[in-house]
Amino acid sequence: MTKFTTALTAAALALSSGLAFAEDSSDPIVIPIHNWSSQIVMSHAVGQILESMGNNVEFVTTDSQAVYESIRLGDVTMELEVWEGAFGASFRAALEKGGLHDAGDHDAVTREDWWYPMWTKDACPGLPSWEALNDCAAVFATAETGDKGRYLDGPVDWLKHGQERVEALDMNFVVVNAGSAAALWAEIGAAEADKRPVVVFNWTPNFAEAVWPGEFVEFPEWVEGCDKDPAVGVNPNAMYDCGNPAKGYLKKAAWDGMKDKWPAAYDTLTKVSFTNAQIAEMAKLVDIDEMEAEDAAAAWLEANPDVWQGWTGS
Ligand code: TMO
Repeated sequence: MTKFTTALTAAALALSSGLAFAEDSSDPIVIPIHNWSSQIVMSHAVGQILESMGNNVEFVTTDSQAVYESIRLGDVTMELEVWEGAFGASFRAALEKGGLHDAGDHDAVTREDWWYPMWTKDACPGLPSWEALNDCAAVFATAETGDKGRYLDGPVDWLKHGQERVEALDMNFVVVNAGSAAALWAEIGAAEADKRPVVVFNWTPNFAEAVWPGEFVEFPEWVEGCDKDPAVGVNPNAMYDCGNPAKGYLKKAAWDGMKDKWPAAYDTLTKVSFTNAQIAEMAKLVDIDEMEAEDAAAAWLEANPDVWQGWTGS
């Protein structure tokens, strides 16, 4: 082989193995952290992967809706958990304005909605139908809610529109927002001792499904436009008259400038994909095993090298 063809072969090899990227900038890649465990652990896990490739990474705690505007403007570099039910609308709005893009889907299929632990069915056997739930509203009544049922919704920044749904479907429920994800688990845990019926906001993948078997309430099926156009859905005069998507996506989002500024890190981000089981495990390390998120991320990476080592392009 001549020197010339050897060089060509080396170049081709470098290209195919991903070594041909321009160097990533030494500026920090900014990764946002929100208020539920899988997102925090996953963000640290991906941050640690990028650091192992030589990148600088900075974590910022941000609002989980406003983050899409920050990514669009380049103040934040990426988002690792774009849940369709909670953040689809904010993500789409930022996408339309320009500056951020869809960096691909995780393998995971997601659902976020009204949920109850299985013992609740003893008091309300018609579940999971939302109409049966509504007929049973009185069994969920508390001193605070009078003769109406209590529904504990997620923290306000998840914009679950529980109140709008109650109004749109004319339900006998009072919507209370939890101050944190931990308040949701405390509510279920407190009800468990005497098998008191409760209905709270919950989601999958999550650690909770391994701890408390339960079901989502079946609302009128999600239809595109249900959150925008009153004419869409069972109530022609109201928005939010439907459940969240039962098979929602979990996407990654990236600032448009990331590709040129940190090409290798961007390539890795596009390859990142976690399954339902992997995401539930990340949450469990924090919510059950009580690890710090950074340690949970490191432990998860250490236990699962086959999952992520192929994403680093080296
Ligand atoms: C956004 N979340 C997964 C907590 O519903």
